[in-house]
Amino acid sequence: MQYHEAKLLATAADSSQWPKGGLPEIIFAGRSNAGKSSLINALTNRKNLAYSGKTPGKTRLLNFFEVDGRVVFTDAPGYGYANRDSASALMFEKLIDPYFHHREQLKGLVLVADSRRKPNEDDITMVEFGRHAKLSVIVACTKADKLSRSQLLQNMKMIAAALGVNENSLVPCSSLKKQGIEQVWEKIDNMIK
Ligand SMILES: Nc1nc2c(ncn2[C@@H]2O[C@H](COP(=O)(O)OP(=O)(O)O)[C@@H](O)[C@H]2O)c(=O)[nH]1
Ligand SMILES: [Mg+2]
Repeated sequence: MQYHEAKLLATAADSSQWPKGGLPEIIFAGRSNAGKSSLINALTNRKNLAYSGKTPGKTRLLNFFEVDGRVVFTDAPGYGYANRDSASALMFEKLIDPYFHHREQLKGLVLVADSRRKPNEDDITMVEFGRHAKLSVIVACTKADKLSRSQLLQNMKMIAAALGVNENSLVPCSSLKKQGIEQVWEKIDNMIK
């Protein structure tokens, strides 16, 4: 397992609070409970880096983590609450849209999706946002440990089709079993080089 240095750089409600500095950025987005925090923690070998979910208030903001002094992971709020029309739409409009369109060093989107579930409208919208902003898009299919090999392969096809992305953009992974984590890193390295 590789050692990684990671620290919280900034928590931002709007563009005035985005961190200064020009390191390439990768945004992590996904439905609540998809496994986003666990994945960021697994990628950085940290237990608690991204568990801001337990800090009330910070979950609705962008959290910027600098990793190894060479890349910044931006943790977006989880989406897909029951009151989608108000909370989620507002989040896309106020937080995600300006960041996607005005953050020059933003290079890629990691869509975090539970490998057991069919992508929903918010997942599809997120991928479209990424495409419009000309980002590289990959899909981390989390909780792969919960599926058999054949179910996983079947679901990967289903997820790629639902999102309209190439199957090569998908990485099955398990933060719990530490599987597929190096493959996610490989794809991130490709996005920032
Ligand atoms: N089995 C399994 N459970 C996971 C995995 N990743 C996350 N979880 C669990 O899924 C739940 C939500 O994870 P979390 O990272 O907080 O999701 P977030 O809301 O997207 O940040 C937690 O109970 C995690 O322990 C995984 O790879 N395998
Ligand atoms: Mg979380």
